[in-house]
Amino acid sequence: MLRGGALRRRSGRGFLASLALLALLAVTPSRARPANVSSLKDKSPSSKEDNEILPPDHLNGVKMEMDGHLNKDFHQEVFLGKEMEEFEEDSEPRRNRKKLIEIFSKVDINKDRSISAKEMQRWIMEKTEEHFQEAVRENKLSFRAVDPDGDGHVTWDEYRVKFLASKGFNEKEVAEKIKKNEELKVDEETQEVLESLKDRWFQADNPPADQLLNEQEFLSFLHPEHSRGMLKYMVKEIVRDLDQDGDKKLTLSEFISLPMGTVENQHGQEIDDDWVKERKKEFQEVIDANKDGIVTMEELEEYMDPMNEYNALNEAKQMIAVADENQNHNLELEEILKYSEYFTGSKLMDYARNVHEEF
Ligand SMILES: [Ca+2]
Ligand SMILES: [Ca+2]
Ligand SMILES: [Ca+2]
Ligand SMILES: [Ca+2]
Repeated sequence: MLRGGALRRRSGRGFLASLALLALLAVTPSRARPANVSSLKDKSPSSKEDNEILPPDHLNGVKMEMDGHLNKDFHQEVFLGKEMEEFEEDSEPRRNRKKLIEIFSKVDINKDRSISAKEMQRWIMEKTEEHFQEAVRENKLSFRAVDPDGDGHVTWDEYRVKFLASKGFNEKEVAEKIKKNEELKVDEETQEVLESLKDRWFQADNPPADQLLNEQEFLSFLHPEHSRGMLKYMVKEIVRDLDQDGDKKLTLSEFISLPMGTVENQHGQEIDDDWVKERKKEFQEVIDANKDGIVTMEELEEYMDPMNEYNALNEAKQMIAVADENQNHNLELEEILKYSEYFTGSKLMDYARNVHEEF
């Protein structure tokens, strides 16, 4: 359900582009192609690998998506790190239980069988770093895909060809047209995405700007969360999309007026209300750090920064509070097993079984 006609109100291309990106990334590659067909379109479906050259909307370990939505899996991402996939919903409960017990004893550095906020904070920072290392590794492969001649530099035109090829255009024809400086016939939606990518591309080109991206700069392009300059750029984009009165700050009403579901099926009023409630809570309790009812770019930047230790400590406290049944501000193994679904995304039916025997 679209919220309050916000989509119509904002025609900014960043907003549309991020919507388009969301749409492209949320569905399978073969369905991701824009409906408007151009003569350059190729019939072969784009492979998954090709799509990895596109900046993701969702960044692991970052509290907000590039389109301004809250990252629903954030606390699981910072708790599990790269072991996210280990806890698939249908995976063996015994195995999950064992893994969770292993994690518990790793987080509990001083081995007092209890996780303190400080221990959880340290763990969160470690897992965040793990996501970053994962991004660096993946970036190596993605960069190789956009830099086939391996000279370590990619031009915007080279990237543009790869991007359009990943959208189902014929790579050779597109390359030929760009070379001859001929006009490319692309549909409006793809054009919007291209323009937003182009802004981001040149933003990632570190000074002195040479119009080429090396592997490091390409990493900033795909993963803006770990570069200060790009983090600022990402925040600017998000604020531009949500800001309605143009003061470059966000009020609560601006923050909650984002359309919730643009890709998924229509949601009921109830889910809609929960969504607003959650967003409101995040705005008031977390993002608006000085509690003046306004979120500035600086506040949003702090909030989005995955390496911010203060955020990690806050998150640690929040995570502990969710499961802290005996109210001692620490997590014991029983508590973490009982709230397994919160921490790992998968439920344990027999969480209480002989906890003490397993140590
Ligand atoms: Ca401890
Ligand atoms: Ca505003
Ligand atoms: Ca504020
Ligand atoms: Ca406790």
